[in-house]
Amino acid sequence: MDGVNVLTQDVVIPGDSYRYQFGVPDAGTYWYHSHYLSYDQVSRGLFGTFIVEEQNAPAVDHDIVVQFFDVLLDQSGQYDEGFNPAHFATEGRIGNTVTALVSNGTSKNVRQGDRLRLRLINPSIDRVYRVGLDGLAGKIVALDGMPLAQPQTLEPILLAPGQRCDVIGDATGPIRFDDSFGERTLSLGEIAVSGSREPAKAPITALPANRMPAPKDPGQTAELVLQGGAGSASHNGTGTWALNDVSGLPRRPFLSAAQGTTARISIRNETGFPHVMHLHGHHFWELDAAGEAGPYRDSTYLDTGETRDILVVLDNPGSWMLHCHMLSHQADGMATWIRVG
Ligand SMILES: [Cu+2]
Repeated sequence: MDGVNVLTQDVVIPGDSYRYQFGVPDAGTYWYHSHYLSYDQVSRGLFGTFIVEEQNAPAVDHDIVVQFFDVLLDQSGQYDEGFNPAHFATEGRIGNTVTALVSNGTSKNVRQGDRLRLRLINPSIDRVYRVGLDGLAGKIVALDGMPLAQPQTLEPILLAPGQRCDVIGDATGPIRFDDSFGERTLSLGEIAVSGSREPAKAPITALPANRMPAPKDPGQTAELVLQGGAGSASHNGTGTWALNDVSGLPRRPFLSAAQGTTARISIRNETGFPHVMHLHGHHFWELDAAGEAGPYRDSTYLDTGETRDILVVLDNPGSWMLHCHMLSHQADGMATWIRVG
């Protein structure tokens, strides 16, 4: 029930339907989107939020989803139907209009002093944000749906396409979102406040832990080299981008392992652009230079020239895509797959 055409199901053709049925073992902030021509369909809005609630959710006054989304509009303010091949070879199809889509659900007005849980999601096809939050005193409590063992200090959050971040905090004024990833700081929107109350006194603590596998010594190691794009060395793939000299899904999986294997994958970005590598069906630990496990995520951001090792317990049987979640890069070759079991 992974929704990847070619690999796990056929496309759902117009007028047809398909019933997805699956368990949801992990509480957290997720999202869903079309995985077919996704750079096009997601850019037109074919995505949504998917929340799995904790059995014992932390007490907050408001649980609010904030999606950072950009879109390319033409001069008349309509979706730009133009096709520019340069978008696929560079940082992608970056919109000229960018906004924070705030979904309050059934919440009433936010007062100064209210405690909020913000579920930040980047469903943009290619744009990376560095999200600053003004007007909230709080902590980062989850990344890519998974609770952090220790909540982290709230500072600007790098949010690459597909990534999520949960924040819990108390409103100290209107909550303003801005993006400082590019050269200029962009204002993204705000949550207004009216009225006030005494802030909650309870400390902000870690979310209830999800069930997590225990990694063993890696039974398998692999290297994944990100190649291609404007200005980079040539590779043997047929597309603009390639992974280990192959563009698009290879006939054989990049990695094949028995269920339960712990794998260590070293990802090396040899391109002139940042990427965000996303693995389906699993979360993984980002390892630091000393090999120590960092956050447990499902998408890892690599700047130009950066290398990152990830450690993953392959406990979910099936065929799983591993791809750049900058969807213009995925469309033009930056995708592979693994097989478990
Ligand atoms: Cu990419």
